[in-house]
Amino acid sequence: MTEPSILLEIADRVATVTLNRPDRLNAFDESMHAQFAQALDRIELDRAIRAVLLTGAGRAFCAGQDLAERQRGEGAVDLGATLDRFYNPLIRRLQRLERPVLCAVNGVAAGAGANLALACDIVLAARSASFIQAFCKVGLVPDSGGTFLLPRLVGTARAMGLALLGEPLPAEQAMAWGLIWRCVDDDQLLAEAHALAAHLAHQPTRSLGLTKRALHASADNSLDEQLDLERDLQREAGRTEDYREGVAAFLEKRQPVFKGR
Ligand code: T3D
Repeated sequence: MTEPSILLEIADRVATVTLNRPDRLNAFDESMHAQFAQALDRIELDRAIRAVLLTGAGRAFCAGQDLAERQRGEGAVDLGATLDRFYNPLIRRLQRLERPVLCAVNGVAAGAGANLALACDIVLAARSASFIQAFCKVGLVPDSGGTFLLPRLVGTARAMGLALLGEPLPAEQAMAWGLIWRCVDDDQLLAEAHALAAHLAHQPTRSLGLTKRALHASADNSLDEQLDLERDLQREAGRTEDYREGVAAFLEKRQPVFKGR
């Protein structure tokens, strides 16, 4: 039996998704995309899952598109169609998922693999990891949201350098530039990522989901639009059980017990 190329483990309210093609540095082929989509179907439907952790098996996080798959068949593959079919829905689903998505970058993240990591809400990286906008090395354009996220995260000058040169950006530099949340020692990465995911899964995850929606919307909104959006989302958050619990726990000087409702 062939190994699944996506592993999904659900425990203690956290869904851990592991990219599992280590001999190809977890590069994406069609089957891996399909399995990832199935994992997301499951996660989206299961309200008991309150946080998601994405990581890679083996020495790399993800080397982007499996280039061997692009050599097969006759005639040129329509890469616009493959983005429409696979990468764009994946990035949209992760960003729209109203639960925190944590990424533990365990090694090199290249091409769409780098931008997949950056599309997650909180990115931890092993000190030995690096981020490579490898597209320019094979005659392509950054995709999977790279041209949207990079300039917003690190500014146009650094985004241009990363995208036009395709040089590896070490994890520590990525943290210093504000591309990722934190860089940790290699042997601590998974323990820290699981602890953070467990912490998030016990927080008022409805409001974290709404917060995520507000922060994503701010990229395109005026201040007026954003103030209106904050009003609408705060109204929604103010109707949650978790808000009532948070206030009660504060006043009763005890730890809150949030249910994600
Ligand atoms: O096509 C579409 O649908 C459009 C969408 C495109 C999205 C994209 O992601 S385009 C960009 C594709 N990715 C790349 O160009 C990265 C290619 N890989 C590399 O540059 C290097 O492998 C790394 C810098 C990531 C790591 O280098 P290193 O020296 O640590 O490892 P390696 O020796 O190059 O790779 C190890 C093995 O993995 C090797 O196979 P082998 O020789 O042991 O049999 C290598 O061929 C394989 N591998 C690595 N990346 C890919 C890959 N095989 C297929 N596709 C890959 N992307």
